Amino acid sequence: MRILPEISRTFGEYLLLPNLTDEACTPDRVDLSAPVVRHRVGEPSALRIAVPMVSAIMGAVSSPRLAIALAQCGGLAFIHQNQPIAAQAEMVAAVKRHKAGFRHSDINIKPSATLGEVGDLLAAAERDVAVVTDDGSPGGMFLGLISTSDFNVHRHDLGDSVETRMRPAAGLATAPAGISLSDANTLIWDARQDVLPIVDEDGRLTSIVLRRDYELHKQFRKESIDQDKRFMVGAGVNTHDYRERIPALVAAGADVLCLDSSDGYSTWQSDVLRFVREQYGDTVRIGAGNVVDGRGFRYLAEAGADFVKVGIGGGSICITRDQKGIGRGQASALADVVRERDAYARETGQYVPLCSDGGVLHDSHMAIALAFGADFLMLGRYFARYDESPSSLVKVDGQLFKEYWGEGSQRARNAARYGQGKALVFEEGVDGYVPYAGSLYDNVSITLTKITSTMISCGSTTLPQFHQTATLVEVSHQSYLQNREDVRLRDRPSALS
Ligand code: RVP
Repeated sequence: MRILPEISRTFGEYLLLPNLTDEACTPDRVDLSAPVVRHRVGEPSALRIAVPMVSAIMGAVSSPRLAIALAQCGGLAFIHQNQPIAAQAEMVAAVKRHKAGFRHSDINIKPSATLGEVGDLLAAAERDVAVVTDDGSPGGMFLGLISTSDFNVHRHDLGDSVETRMRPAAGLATAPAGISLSDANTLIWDARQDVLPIVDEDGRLTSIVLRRDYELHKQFRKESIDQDKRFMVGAGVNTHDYRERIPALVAAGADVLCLDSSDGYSTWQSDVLRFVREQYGDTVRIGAGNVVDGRGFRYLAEAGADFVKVGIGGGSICITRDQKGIGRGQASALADVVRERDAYARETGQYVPLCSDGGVLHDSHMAIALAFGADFLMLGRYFARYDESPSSLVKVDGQLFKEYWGEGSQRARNAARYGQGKALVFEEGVDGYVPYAGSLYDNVSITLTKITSTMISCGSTTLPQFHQTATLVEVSHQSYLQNREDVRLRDRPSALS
């Protein structure tokens, strides 16, 4: 037995001291891009993201819809592996099909359907426009568009057919398959349409272009896209069925894989990494983890991991520390692993990026994690709160929440992640709710502005510079408590009396 001299500390126990901010340090110069996979020191990584955020490998978080939205913002999602191989591969394929700009039309209706039916369809999908095709399929004959502004539940009979209120194809602009994205966008603006249907020579729908995508593209400009301009997406794998799962995910087009395990310091992970190198060389990229110290990092880096994920027990829905007594405060874990990453880079000339996974409760924790040396962050709770996550929106006492459950909860029963054999015997996660927070696009944009602002105060314009120069200070227990109390009084003024 040995006891480490340091205390296990979390992000909330640190603050950043400002460094000198000079004229070169302006928001437009801040570059938050990060390497995702290992590379030679001084050379670029083969896979980079403009925004250092990836979504957690969780059923409550990473759906194709969230993956597309996050890639549009410059991050990357990891589709979860706690589902049949074919289902996971289809989710990956759905993201890859969704070519930037040209969307597979997923909200379609027949002209004979009722206004009530199309209303329900749009409400369930949280969309405004449906495409009308003869058979209601995404590849049917294009007949028109119907949007929420074409009918009103109080003015129109919901039993009437879609045909009575749709805008027919004859009065709409369409474009032939093969049109360039920039020409399609010009047409959208000229025709003042929100949707531009792309049709083949027989009049069949092939895809659609949305005005909102154009606006998002202009807003974010740094989408995560592959060489064919398709959105990038990652996928989780486990140490059990990897011989079948990995080939299926690679065939579906996954850009990067990640071993999904609560404790990654194991020979099973090394076996999977060897399998990938033997089968695919460096053409398939795979991260491993999770680890909480330098030994775990070194083991996985030497076994060939493309990035290493850090964190045990810090997830907001995680009870592993209570159940098994295993884990480490996320800040201490990162500090230890960062030291080893840098030593490994000096010795081998190979930089293996670190992903800090879990434990981000406030946006400021993201800045602290990056200051500690994380290259990018994996977030569960953060993304679960948004429209784009796959979980249900529920109202409790007039307040909106999204469901959010851990992979080790009875609901997910992700036995492969917790090494509990074929079935989950005891829970390592909880099933709960997170306050609903609206659109991913709006929130990511605000969060990035905050991180940028922190970096400017700290005199940094790039993440490597931030890693080098950030100055952190520990917060005393007394000031931590005072801060909590300030927040309590601010949120509930009645507590003052
Ligand atoms: P958070 O962002 O704090 O919600 O944490 C998300 C992370 O928590 C995931 O990426 C994963 O590592 C971990 N997790 C997922 N499920 C569970 C569990 O049930 N214990 N933990």
